[in-house]
Amino acid sequence: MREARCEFVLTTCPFCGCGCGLYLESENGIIVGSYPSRNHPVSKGGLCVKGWNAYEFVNKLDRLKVPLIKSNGGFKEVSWDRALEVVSKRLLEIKEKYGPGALGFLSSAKATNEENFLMMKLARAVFGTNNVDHCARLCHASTVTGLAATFGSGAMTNSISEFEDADLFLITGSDTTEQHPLIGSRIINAVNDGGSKLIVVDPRKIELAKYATIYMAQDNGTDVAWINGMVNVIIKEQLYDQKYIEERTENFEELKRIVEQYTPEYVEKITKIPRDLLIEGARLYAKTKKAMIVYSMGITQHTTGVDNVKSLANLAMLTAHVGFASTGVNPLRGQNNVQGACDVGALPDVFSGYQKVTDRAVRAKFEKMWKVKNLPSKPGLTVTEIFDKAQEGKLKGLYIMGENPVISDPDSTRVRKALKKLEFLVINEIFLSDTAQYADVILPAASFAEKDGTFTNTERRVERIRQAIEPVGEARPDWEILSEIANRCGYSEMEYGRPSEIMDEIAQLTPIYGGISYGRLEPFGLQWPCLSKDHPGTVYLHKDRFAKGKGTFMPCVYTPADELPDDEYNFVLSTGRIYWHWHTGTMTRRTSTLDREVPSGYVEINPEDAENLKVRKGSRVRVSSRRGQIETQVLVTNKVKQGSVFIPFHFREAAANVLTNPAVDPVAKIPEYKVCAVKIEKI
Ligand SMILES: Nc1nc2c(c(=O)[nH]1)N[C@H]1C(S)=C(S)[C@@H](COP(=O)(O)OP(=O)(O)OC[C@H]3O[C@@H](n4cnc5c(=O)[nH]c(N)nc54)[C@H](O)[C@@H]3O)O[C@H]1N2
Ligand SMILES: Nc1nc2c(c(=O)[nH]1)N[C@H]1C(S)=C(S)[C@@H](COP(=O)(O)OP(=O)(O)OC[C@H]3O[C@@H](n4cnc5c(=O)[nH]c(N)nc54)[C@H](O)[C@@H]3O)O[C@H]1N2
Ligand code: SF4
Ligand SMILES: [Mo]
Repeated sequence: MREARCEFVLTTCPFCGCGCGLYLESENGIIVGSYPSRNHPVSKGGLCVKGWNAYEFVNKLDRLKVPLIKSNGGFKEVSWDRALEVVSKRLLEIKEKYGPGALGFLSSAKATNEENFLMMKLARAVFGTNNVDHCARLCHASTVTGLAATFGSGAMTNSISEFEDADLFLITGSDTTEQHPLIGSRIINAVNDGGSKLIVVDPRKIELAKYATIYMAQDNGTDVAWINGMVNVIIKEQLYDQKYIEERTENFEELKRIVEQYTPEYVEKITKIPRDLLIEGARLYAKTKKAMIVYSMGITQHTTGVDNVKSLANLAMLTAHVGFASTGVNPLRGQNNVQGACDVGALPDVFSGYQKVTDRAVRAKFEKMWKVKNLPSKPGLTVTEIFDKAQEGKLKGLYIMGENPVISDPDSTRVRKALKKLEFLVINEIFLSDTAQYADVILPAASFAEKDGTFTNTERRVERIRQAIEPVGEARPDWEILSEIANRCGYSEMEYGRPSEIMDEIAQLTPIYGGISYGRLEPFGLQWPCLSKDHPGTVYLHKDRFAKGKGTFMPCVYTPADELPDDEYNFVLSTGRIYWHWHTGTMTRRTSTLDREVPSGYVEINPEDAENLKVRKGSRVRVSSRRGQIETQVLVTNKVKQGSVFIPFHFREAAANVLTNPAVDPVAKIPEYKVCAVKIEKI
């Protein structure tokens, strides 16, 4: 009998942006367990249910194990050599025939920094296009734009460790206990044990509302109004910090002018937040010194997403709540590595470190390092635009690494049409996802447990992931696949022996990652900006001065959501996620514990609406919007207000995105996942 070999490897959770540290236990090359790391600065010995079960999907029998090529409507197995030859040949042909602008590249917030860096290098250096983007577009694009404009940096200003010292949290559009559980429990601890106060502003009565000193339930899509209302109260009652405003900010007069009309009475009309509650909330926030704003998708996923973010930034600057410990404007980044995918330049307008493609000196630096000429200078297409152009027949070839837009992009009928129209689609995946079904070539990727690399969590902490087992079947890490494709396209500057060499290149080209190397990341990473080899990393941003010098107030005027209820489509639909599942379900629906808890989709309906519709828990209903319809079951709950419903988007058989509105924010191009109009019929 062979002796069982049991090993524990310290790595980082592949699910959310908390970036918890965990040990993967393997036995004879198979992962058998996952356990928290006691010393990890975020998880501190805890994990949520997804982290505890983060290993099961890795071993699933239906993992993609060999390259596949579409043949007679199905797929046939081919060698890596054949698959890579087809991919490089077809992509080069499209570039030759239609020009670089006919190609698009979707990178992946599930993949490592090194892999995202190579994806954007492949798009730019090999194929000459800036058409590279990823799911941050659907997520915190508004943050990246809005905070860069006001503060000069689009990242979370403060750190998770500072939560325990905060005296107040203003939480809006973040269902923190469900979606960032380890941060959510920090907040509950701070409230229960540390006496911190909590203001929750969310149309849904989320778990944290139970712990709130003040809970305000605004109507969906009215955030600019209530935030302006708070600013109005703070100015009127002179609760702002005059000295901070004079020394550290600009454009205060304009802010004053714009918010003047947002009196608590006017705001109540728009938002339904009672005027006295708003005043109380504004006073509490302004008077508390260590007050942290925490937000997520409820703020960003709107046609006014950028305005929402800018408005929060205004509120924080007005009261000197940026640039100090336990304060700040804290967007909770969602995917395990969405912060990193943005940092390393998987975006259409910037290289790594948010260095603009339009800047000639920046391009010259990358051209020299990458040994290429004429890197494209015009910002490329975003995720949402890539699908528009594909549908119009102007974008011909698409390379997707680890995204599942058929389930995750708005108006999925439109996405399916666009994918069908492509001349060539290649995808790197770990499972045969709904999107992979449309591919001409599927390349089997190694999962997080089967490769080395780094993820950057929501607090800008660059952390190692470490290989625990060999990849299943013939699967290969994304970085190797991308490097091979570059090579076959005749570009030899993308060969690396190991991921640490890619990080060394990132560090050389990227000031905010300048001091980062694998050696320095032991054991629990470094927080950027980390400018040089002896820089300790940065716990909170904008100390003494904003990243852009002075912080700029950018006041915004309230505008309603793109599609509001009317007589026919009489409910507001808002979509999002739940604790037990991950996005398009490829991983969590293959995890028995998670799947058992919530096996299929549902629509949350308020008890009074349920009575009017004559439905109860478990009743089947048809939910329709102007884009399409789904059938699902009812969950009656007080969590949602009368007139609104909520559908989690994880479930392909009742896919919320069949219904959602593809209208986008004019600047950030993020879709309005949080508001559209639907009708509901009992089946
Ligand atoms: N379990 C689990 N955790 C996850 C994920 C997952 O799929 N599953 N995904 C990860 C990712 S990528 C992300 S981006 C994060 C997202 O994390 P969150 O943003 O916390 O999650 P959501 O469910 O999208 O919506 C957040 C909240 O916005 C509120 N909301 C809806 N409309 C409005 C509005 O108009 N204004 C305001 N202020 N609030 C509104 C909703 O009621 C909800 O409470 O979660 C991450 N964590
Ligand atoms: N209606 C509605 N829609 C939404 C949202 C919403 O709130 N409402 N939220 C949006 C947001 S915030 C986000 S972030 C997006 C997420 O949208 P997606 O990124 O499309 O969703 P995921 O299911 O996380 O897709 C990741 C894919 O990568 C694969 N994968 C995992 N690990 C690896 C790897 O190492 N390599 C490779 N190559 N593949 C891998 C997984 O199997 C999975 O298919 O959804 C958006 N869609
Ligand atoms: S909180 Fe997020 S990072 Fe931590 S274990 Fe859960 S899913 Fe993983
Ligand atoms: Mo996200």
